[in-house]
Amino acid sequence: MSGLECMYRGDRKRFLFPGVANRKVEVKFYTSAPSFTADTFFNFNAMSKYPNNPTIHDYSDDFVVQRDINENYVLVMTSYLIAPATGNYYFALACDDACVMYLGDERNLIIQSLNSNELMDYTGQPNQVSSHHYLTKGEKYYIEVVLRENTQADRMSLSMKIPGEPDKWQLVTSRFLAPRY
Ligand SMILES: [Ca+2]
Ligand SMILES: [Ca+2]
Repeated sequence: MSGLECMYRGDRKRFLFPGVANRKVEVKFYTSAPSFTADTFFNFNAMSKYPNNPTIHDYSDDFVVQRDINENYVLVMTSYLIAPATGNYYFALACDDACVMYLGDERNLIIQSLNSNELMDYTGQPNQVSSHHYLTKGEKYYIEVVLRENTQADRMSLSMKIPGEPDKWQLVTSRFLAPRY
């Protein structure tokens, strides 16, 4: 697992994108986001930087934030999933504070996880897991994950269940992805 991290040097916080070999996940990071609640998660109107002026624009290899990287931010990660098999897929998010996932070119909202969960624990809340989505092997599907953080701990992971492997959550890492550029 790679995942976004940050490093403290004195009182300065530096962002790291460790192990980024393939740069298949586009990352846009917006600081100074106003506090939100579950009811105002989708209200980005008060953010002058969103969506065209991210504080950081970089790349990652997966949809993982390992631990606290900042306060009061919005993180948007996008990529294409190349379906490794044909059949029904399930997706699951675990995060702090709250996160959502869109699937497909129509940006269908398939997960709204608005409660805090431990990293890669997809059993805490029923709304962490999507319904089934039928995908075709070799086809390309747009994925977008949005993480919002108020304060204290923050983290996120996106996993999926692949057809034929119903008992195994697998992180959506670069081996399943194609870049959007
Ligand atoms: Ca934090
Ligand atoms: Ca938090």
